[in-house]
Amino acid sequence: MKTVGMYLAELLAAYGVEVIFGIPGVHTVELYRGLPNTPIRHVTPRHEQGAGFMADGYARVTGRPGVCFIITGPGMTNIATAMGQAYSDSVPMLVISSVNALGQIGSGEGWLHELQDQRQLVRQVSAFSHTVTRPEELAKVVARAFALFSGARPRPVHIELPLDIITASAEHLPPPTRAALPAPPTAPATAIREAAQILNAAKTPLLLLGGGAADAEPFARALAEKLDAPAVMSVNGRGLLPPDHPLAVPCSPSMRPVMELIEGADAVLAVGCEMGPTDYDFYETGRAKFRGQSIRIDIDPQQLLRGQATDLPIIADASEGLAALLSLAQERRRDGTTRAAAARDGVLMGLGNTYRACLHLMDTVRDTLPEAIIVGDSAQPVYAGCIYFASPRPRSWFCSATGYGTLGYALPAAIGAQLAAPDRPVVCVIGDGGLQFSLPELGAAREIEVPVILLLWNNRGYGEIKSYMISKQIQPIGVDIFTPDFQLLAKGFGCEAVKLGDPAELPALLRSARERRVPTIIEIDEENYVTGYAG
Ligand SMILES: Cc1ncc(C[n+]2csc(CCOP(=O)(O)OP(=O)(O)O)c2C)c(N)n1
Ligand SMILES: [Mg+2]
Repeated sequence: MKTVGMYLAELLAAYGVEVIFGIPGVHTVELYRGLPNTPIRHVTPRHEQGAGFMADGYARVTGRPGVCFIITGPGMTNIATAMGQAYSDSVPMLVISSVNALGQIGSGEGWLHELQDQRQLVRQVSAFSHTVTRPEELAKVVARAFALFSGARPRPVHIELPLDIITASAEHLPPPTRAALPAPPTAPATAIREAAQILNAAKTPLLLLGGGAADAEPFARALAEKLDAPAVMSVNGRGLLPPDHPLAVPCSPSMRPVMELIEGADAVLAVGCEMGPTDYDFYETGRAKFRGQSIRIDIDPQQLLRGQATDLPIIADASEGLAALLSLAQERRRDGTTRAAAARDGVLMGLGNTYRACLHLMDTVRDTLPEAIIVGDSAQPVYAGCIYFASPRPRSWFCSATGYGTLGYALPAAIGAQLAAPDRPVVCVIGDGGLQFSLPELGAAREIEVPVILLLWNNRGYGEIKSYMISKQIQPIGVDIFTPDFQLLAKGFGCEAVKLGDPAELPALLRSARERRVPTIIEIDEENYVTGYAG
């Protein structure tokens, strides 16, 4: 008999799902019965938070949802943090979990893995959460999830299947097929005309590009060029204009020179850009004010009304909106390249020694491995990257230092990224503190021979928090943590590990790590790098 669990595996395959991240338990084994009959690969992390971060990394590289199979109760509480990070960064993720049998849910009787109300927990970190109470519902709710991933602001979706539904018969259901999904919204022609008028009439137009525009690369670039408008890219929008582009401003809008650029614009067009405080006001000094007219294009109507008031809010998919605008924009020379260069130079000049060294590290990775995907945690080089790392292309540089800001993200997310792009180098930039959150995922990476390269920035503790405590005149407590021997640990996991001596040797170490089939940790002593790099 074909069960609902087996039907689900076929249904996910019909939607093109390639990989599922999960740790099987007695509650979910019936989800696995049908998997061998599909082309779907299964990857086992060492903790459900790792499953969620792997799914996140996979989704950020492909633009398609990362999918997880998770057990009721502890599995779901474990993955909730990763769902929070994905929710915060608008990353598509499909979390399929079990839940106790109908009639047992929330009974308080103490069934295995029982939670009072699992959906109530997940509601905070998902676009929606649904309990399948009849086999007939399953195809519909999966279709709803995929409609959201491709036609709306993508965020995690949770679908839970009661134990008795997973094993129920699916013999009577129609063959599992991908539903017809709606195309993303296009902008009304009148709004686009109005936006084009504003931009064409502007003397100092400016583009603000966020992660929502990640798939609109050719249109974003062409519009910037046509208008001669600098393009400020938030962390998730980096790479929309390449590093050497004269209009590119791959710099944090929290930095004073970028704020001045924004305030000097007589027309601002923001596309797929949350304009959240961790990008636009990281130091909480008050963000740049729009002085001229402002237009926003976003797929999420509510987002258009958050933050600063906008003269012209337009609901549209970023590519659709930009393509429509491009056809009406008039080619004109302005002083865009001068304004962009002033902002970039100003940001660079304002960087202290440590951040300059950190940026040198990031740039060395890019210049040595130009195809690399760089996945950052929440450590010094990553903060420097948020401020000014010029990624060569979109979906190739992301981190957990903004938004939800979860420590321990980067290793599992890098594993997911490597599964999404097996032929590209994937470099994980992580601190000694962050790595200790998710170190066992080295075992998962070794098992599936995913050759992620870890750049371990070792300053023997929670450096950022220590300096923050000192700046607030608080005696540093809880930040000078015991530092294990990462070289030995890596070898224990069957991975390679080397220590960087002279910073000039980094390119050679990166290239040899690239040759391996297993992960390599390149351990970098902070002080050694900051004092020894040739900047
Ligand atoms: C889950 C979680 N817990 C705590 C924090 C607070 N936090 C932010 S950065 C940081 C220190 C990170 O240390 P490390 O990874 O070694 O980087 P460093 O600052 O030393 O470069 C801490 C504890 C967090 N962001 N996320
Ligand atoms: Mg540290």
